[in-house]
Parts: sequence; structure tokens; C-alpha cells
Amino acid sequence: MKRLAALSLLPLLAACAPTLAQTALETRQVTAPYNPILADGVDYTTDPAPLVVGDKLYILTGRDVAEPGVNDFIMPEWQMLETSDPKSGQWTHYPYFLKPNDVFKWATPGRAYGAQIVQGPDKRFYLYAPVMQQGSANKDGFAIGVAVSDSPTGPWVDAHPSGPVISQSYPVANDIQNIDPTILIDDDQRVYLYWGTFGRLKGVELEKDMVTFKGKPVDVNTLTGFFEAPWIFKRKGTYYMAYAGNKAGPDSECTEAVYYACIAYGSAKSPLGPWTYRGVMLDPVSSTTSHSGIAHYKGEWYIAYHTADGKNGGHFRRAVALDKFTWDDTVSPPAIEKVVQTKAPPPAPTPTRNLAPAARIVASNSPVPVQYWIRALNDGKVREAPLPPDTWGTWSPNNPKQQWVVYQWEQPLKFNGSRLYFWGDQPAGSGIGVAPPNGLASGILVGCR
Ligand code: FUB
Repeated sequence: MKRLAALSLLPLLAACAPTLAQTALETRQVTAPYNPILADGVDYTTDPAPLVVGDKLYILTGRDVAEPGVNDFIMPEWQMLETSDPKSGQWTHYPYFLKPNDVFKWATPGRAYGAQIVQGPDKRFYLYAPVMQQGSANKDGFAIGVAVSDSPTGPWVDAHPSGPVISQSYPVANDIQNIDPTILIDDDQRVYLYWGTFGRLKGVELEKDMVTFKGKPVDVNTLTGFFEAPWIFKRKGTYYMAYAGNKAGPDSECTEAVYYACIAYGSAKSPLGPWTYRGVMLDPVSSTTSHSGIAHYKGEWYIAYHTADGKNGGHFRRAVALDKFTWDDTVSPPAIEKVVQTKAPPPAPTPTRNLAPAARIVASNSPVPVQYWIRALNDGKVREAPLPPDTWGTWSPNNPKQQWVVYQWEQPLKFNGSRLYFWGDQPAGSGIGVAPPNGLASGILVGCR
């Protein structure tokens, strides 16, 4: 179904009339009885940012198009999902919602990372979008642009056509990667913007124009394990910040393996903090990145997040899910109850002769360094281009001569062979990258206790 947006709705923007590409938005009807919402492996969706407008729930998402085996965020555009009843599973999908260079003339194509749309004090809609700045002289070219529209589905025009509203050199120098913006319009209509990744989180108040810094940005260092993907919201006078955290370790309440993030959250009494860590609201998902957005819609609280659970999904082929969550109002400040991830019932298990998944595994380098995951030794997954937590590894600055792994089963089993996959991207003995050992000896000792 094609829909033509009415240009006459935008008389004030006539001088910067949107391109035709922006005016014809294709829509498709989607029935999604389970998570992920788009699970067929055709359109991968990422970095969800929900928005409530009237009786509609929108979810702005990115799009992953990395081929299997490509470990990179290949993200050409944003998509949109819209429903008036998430329980019905009926969604309108805007597959080709917006491309960075459609609206930001100073942006390069691609790298359409996690963005958010909010309704400003003037009731217009503002899109905060991380994009790559064309010809940037900065060490990191990511920058945040702001576009404006009279409708949550566009058409959009650049609200700051001279360039990004944040980069490493504008309006004040910073040395972070400027992505993952999140915005709060407070009850008094003041506007707050947070952004950041790789453990660095910044926040600032914006002027009513939605693009100009009001005062200096603050650095937030009190949210335990903050990695990226902040999402600010407010409930009953308390400010909350959900974020992807990666404080890792065998005893961490967040994640065992550093690459896999949980969604943790903190709270504050004021919009610019100080922030206090409160706990974990969503355990790690099947994709290494976790990125959430939160919405209060028709009396229920929802968290949108992405996973690798779509057909042929992966860490760079993600799919957006939506679940409800509840609050514990018996404590102060009210706490978020752990989200229960819902998804399609798993298919009937295919018969296998692989006995490894039933084993308990112990390795000589336990606890395994947080970049690896011991589970990789028997999860039955062999990836073409694994990320560290898809593998078990033994590297350490002082490698012992021998390392071992023991598989233990509850009862004696008969088996007729064993197979371990070794992964390396460098020749044996190489001092760089991941190389298989120079000499490899392996053996199986079968014993009974
Ligand atoms: O999708 C690209 C990046 O992955 C986002 O900016 C991060 O939050 C992570 O989800």
C-alpha cells in the first residue's frame, strides 16, 4: 500500500521542501503473534525507540543488512512500526522510513544507528539521529543530527541545516563516539538529552529550540557498568535511565561475558542526576548488543529491545521485540521488575547425536576471561565469523603450556567420536590476531568415578 504525505501540512517548511523520496512512504501490514515483531529474516530491525502519540504506539527502528558472516553494523536506513494494539500483533510497517542523507545534507549514506523521535513542547516531532558526518575532520565522525516534522511519520527536514547538533568538535569538543541519543521532555517542558557509548555517557539540557545546548554537558559516571544505549524516562516524579550494561563476570548480576549486555537501570531525583544504579531489568538477549526503549502506553509499561531471534538472525542481523514490564511500588524509589522475554514457542528439537549440550564443562582457565564464554564449547553453534563470546579462549598474558577442558555427564554414555572447532584469523604461531597454537595435541581420557 502506498501513501502520499500531504505537503500542504508543512507551509512553514516550504523553503526546505523535503525530497520526493521522503514523501512516498511504503507501508505493509504485519501480523506478529510473537516476538520478534518482524521475524521472517527479510527486514531486520534494531535499536528500537518507542513513541506514544494519541492512541498509537510507534517504534522507530534501524535496519541491519549485514550478510551472514559480516561482523559490522551495516545500517542504511530507519524503519517504523505502528500499532494501536500490541496485543493484537497487528502492525503497520514502514520499511523505508528514512535514510540519513535524505534529510541531513551533511551526512554520508549508511550508519543509521539508534535514533529517537520525541514530541517537543511545540507539539512538533523531533528526530535525534546519529549519523556519519561527511568530510569530518574529527577522530570519530559520528555526529547527532536533529530533524523536525509535523507528523511522527514525516516528512522530515533538518532542524539544524548547518550541520550536526553534536559532534566531537561541536558545540563543545568531546572525545566520545557521539551516538545513541535519548531525550526527555519534562513535565515543565524543559528538554534533556543524553547520549554516548563505550562506557561514556553525557547529558545536557537543551533550549526550547531543541537543538542548542543550555549550559555545559555533564558526565555520568555512577551508573554501574554503563556501556551504551541510554533511555531516559520519568515515572511518578522519579527519573529513570535504562541502559546497556556490561559489568561482566561469573558473579555479575548483569552478564557473564563482557560482549553480551544486560539492560540495567538507575534513577535520579533531577533530570541531570546525580544518578544511582538500581539493578538489571532485562537479562542479556541472543544478540551481543542490547538496546532498549521504554514506553507507557494505554496504562501498561513496555520495553522494546532487539535480539538475534529472527530467521537467520545474528549479532548484526537483529530483530525488535516488545514485552510488558511491571513495577514494585513497595520500595522507594519504585523498582522495575525483571522483564520476562516472550518469544515464539521453540520448534521441536531436531534429533541429534551430539551429546555435548548435555555435558557440564570445566576448563583450566576457569573462571573464563570475561571476553569468552565457556558455553560456546557445547552450545552446538559454529559461527563463520565468531565474536569472542561465541568462542572459548585460553589466551592470557602468561599462557601456561597446557590447557584443558573436561566434559562431564550425569551418567556414563557411549560415544563414537569427538570434534572441537578451532577458530583463527591468522596463521599458526602468529603474534597478532587469533592464531591456532603452533603445536596442537588433544586427547580424550574416558574415566568413571
Ligand atoms: O545498532 C548500532 C549500535 O549497536 C547502537 O548504536 C548500539 O546501541 C548497539 O545497539
